[in-house]
Amino acid sequence: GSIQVSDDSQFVTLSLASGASAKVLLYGATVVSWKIQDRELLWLSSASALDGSKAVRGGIPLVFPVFGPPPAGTAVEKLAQHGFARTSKWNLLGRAEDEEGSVRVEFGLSSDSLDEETKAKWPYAFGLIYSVTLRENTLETKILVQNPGSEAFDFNVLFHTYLRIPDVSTIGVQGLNSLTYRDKTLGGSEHQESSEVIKITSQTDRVYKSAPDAITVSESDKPLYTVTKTGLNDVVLWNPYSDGVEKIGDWEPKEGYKNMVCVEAGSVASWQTLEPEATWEGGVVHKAHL
Ligand code: TA6
Repeated sequence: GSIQVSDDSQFVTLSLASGASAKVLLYGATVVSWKIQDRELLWLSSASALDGSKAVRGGIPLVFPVFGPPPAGTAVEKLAQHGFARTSKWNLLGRAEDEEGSVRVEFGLSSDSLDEETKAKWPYAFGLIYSVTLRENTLETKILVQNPGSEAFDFNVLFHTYLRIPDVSTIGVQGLNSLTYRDKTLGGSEHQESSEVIKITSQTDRVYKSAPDAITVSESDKPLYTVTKTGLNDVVLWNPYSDGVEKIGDWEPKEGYKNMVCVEAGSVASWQTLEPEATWEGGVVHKAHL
């Protein structure tokens, strides 16, 4: 395997002799590409900024320390939607190849490296170590949250993965049956999932609470992806669909909603509290069944 940093040192590319590769933008530590034998497995808007001017539209944006619009009256209320991790410049901490031929890169963001403006909005001492590990048919993303300070802080965390699919009308999402979910297209009202296989036929934006660790996205009834979370409680299912994409300026082509589904593992339905000196870890293994 190999790890290359681009000449402008904005990107890190991981590759394996088996024909797998991944590309990470240091801005937001955003995975912008994951390929197996030249087949792209993540969706990325062709209008997405990749110059650090705004959050990437696609790939795997990182959500921390708040998911969604920051609630008024909380410590995160001054932050932008989904927090600052996806719009911060991360440091390349290290790289490693392990024996079974996988390659891993680690990125860091801390209160020491956060820009002053953002730090003023959320003044907690924190440390994030984000690792991306590429294996033959899996991409693993894991985040370690540290509290080196003297004050506890509450956070949400989520991997906002845009999985690329051939056609939204032929996919099904399995593993969420009987769970309670909040439907953000219905004002956040609570519902209970009753489908063994969820089909996406309109704008879908649901936060499933206490989800099982393995979620499968099938294509024409054959497994295409498995998303397996560790240390994370919830799963968000999102597709803006034809009506939703009209309101997203950097979503191109608009038809692209047909080629993606966001299956997002995170701990977002409730606040995680990190006490001083404590650490917290959560991660996801994205597996492609090609
Ligand atoms: O994860 C789903 C969601 O919370 C949707 O409600 C939608 O807002 C999406 O995230 C994208 O948010 P963004 O801030 O990237 O436009």
